[in-house]
Amino acid sequence: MKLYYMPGACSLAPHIALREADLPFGLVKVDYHSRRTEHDRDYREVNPKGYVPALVLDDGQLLTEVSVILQYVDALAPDAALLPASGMKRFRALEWLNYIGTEIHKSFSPLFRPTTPDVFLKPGREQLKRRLAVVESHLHQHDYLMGSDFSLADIYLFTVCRWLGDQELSLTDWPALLRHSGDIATRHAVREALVSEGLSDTDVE
Ligand SMILES: N[C@@H](CCC(=O)N[C@@H](CS)C(=O)NCC(=O)O)C(=O)O
Repeated sequence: MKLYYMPGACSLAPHIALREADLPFGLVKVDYHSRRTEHDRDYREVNPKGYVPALVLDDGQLLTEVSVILQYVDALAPDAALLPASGMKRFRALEWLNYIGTEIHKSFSPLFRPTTPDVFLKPGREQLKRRLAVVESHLHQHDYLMGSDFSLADIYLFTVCRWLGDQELSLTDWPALLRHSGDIATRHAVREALVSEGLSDTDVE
């Protein structure tokens, strides 16, 4: 398997998941501006969507979308227990993955886009804060999104919280999220993924 990634982007979540699952995989870096891979190939030839992450399976099939790749990794390594196996608990974990993907991750997207008019930045950040408040309140009561059990939803949350500093927001305004990101950052797989993407393994923002 090969994971196409941009350092620190949402592709970090499947990257960490592959390491948590202890699966064999290769990494291919994609340049944000040129959309060329580190091997000087047009990334759109690999993934017509043009964005990361993309997972190319050993049989050549392409799998995209963060939440789906995370579920795929879980299916490949059920013993790693990265998501609840079945029942209502599994739906709760998928509910969190979807919330992080559609409400938090995608609230960041227009804030990063250079074409977004300045007038939309303040309301965009306010919307993001409202979405984060839901998670902050939950993490005041629980160690992880799934209560006492770590899951891939925590990894996705950790990944998007690292972008707050780029948006003139600080994790210190959300004590439970700060504590959560700090806990996740201590995991071996997380540190290895950060270092291999050329990122600091101590900076959680
Ligand atoms: N729906 C996609 C969104 C992926 C996405 O937003 N990727 C960003 C990096 S975090 C990207 O590559 N953006 C460049 C672009 O949209 O052209 C998913 O869940 O995987």
